[in-house]
Amino acid sequence: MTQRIDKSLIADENAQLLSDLNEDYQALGNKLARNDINIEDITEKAQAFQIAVPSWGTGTGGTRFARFPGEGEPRNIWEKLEDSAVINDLSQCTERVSPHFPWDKVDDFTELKQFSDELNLSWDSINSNTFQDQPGQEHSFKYGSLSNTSAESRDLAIAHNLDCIEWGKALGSKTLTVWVGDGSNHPGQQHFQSAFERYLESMKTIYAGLPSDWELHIEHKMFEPAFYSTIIQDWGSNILAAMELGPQAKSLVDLGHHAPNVNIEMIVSRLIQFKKLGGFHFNDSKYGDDDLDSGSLHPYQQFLIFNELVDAQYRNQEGFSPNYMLDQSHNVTDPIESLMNSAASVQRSFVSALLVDREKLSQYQQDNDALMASNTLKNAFNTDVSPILAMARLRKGGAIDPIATYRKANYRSAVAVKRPSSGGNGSGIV
Ligand code: AOS
Ligand code: ZN
Ligand code: ZN
Repeated sequence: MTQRIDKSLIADENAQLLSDLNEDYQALGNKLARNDINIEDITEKAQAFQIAVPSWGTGTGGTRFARFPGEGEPRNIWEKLEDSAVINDLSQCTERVSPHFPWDKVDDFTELKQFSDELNLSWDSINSNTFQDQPGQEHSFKYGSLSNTSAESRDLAIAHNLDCIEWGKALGSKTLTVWVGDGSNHPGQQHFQSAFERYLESMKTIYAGLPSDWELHIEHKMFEPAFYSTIIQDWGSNILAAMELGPQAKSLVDLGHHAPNVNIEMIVSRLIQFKKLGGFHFNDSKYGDDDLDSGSLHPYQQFLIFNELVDAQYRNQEGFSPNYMLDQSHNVTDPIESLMNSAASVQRSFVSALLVDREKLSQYQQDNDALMASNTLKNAFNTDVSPILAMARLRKGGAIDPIATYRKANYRSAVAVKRPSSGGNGSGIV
């Protein structure tokens, strides 16, 4: 296995922070012990936590107005993998990468798989793309893909998804995520029911091509690129489609794809109850699909989502094994730094949710003690679990302080020499 960030540099940086960390860890351990929590049990679970990095997240994002790429950003899937390896070297919780086709251009999947093996990375869900036309494409997706009124466009979209499954098999993936931009911009433009029927027919063909140990994840989104109606606009349409398709079809929750103020943790609970929670795209937002860094704005919401997830684990809920992934657009930060920060932020929500006293919470719920139930959650949320996160990284060979160590390594300026700028014009919408 090759490390992108030198192990001795990580060790040197860690050495400077070690005694403070030990002290903080000890203090937190004592505090948790007063509540009958063994800090070692929590750290072990933190070490096992994994969240996938999206291949497209390693490049600088942008808007339809402009994109301002940083120096040395990756120009292809190989370089995206190198950056992902850096993230995992330091964070030690991002072993998987989620590719996006055909944005990630691959000629030889065997070679790519060998490279990812060398970097100790594996492949998460495959993302198909039928929301834009590729150069020379014979039938357009301008009026939709899987729900297009034209059978030729639908067939093209189906064929691309079936290709994605084949490519995924070569990489060892077990999931296909389908997000489509299909919808309408004008009232009356589309017959809602017919369009949904066409979508379901297309999805049935894709589902039929799914290996028996794969899952098909459907991602809903309220708006954009269609601004009046979207084919899978919310979790309602999503779960209906997933139920119609069968047990291997599940719903994927991207945090930014809901109307403002929607109770996402409750959606998560419903999906868990009906064995339909496939996975997540974590990010944060103030207005819509802003794709801001996870937990940067609504850390309590992220915690409440993990409260549902940890509760499902605690109850050994049948059929529960969602995929966790980041889906963010980094417009003003170094994507590697944002992804490391965000992975740790999601891991923090998970770890904090482990601290919830579930027996007490259940009793307060039973007694209708709203205040104490709420305080039980808040006590866990307000506990600073940073020492656990740092210790989990340290024990796995990662960095106590990933951002500082990354900056010390000068990785970005080193790769900038090998990767000339990809230019500042044009859209980098993700
Ligand atoms: C689009 O808004 C979605 O979040 C999808 O997950 C999409 O495939 C991804 O953002 C890449 O464009
Ligand atoms: Zn997404
Ligand atoms: Zn999105």
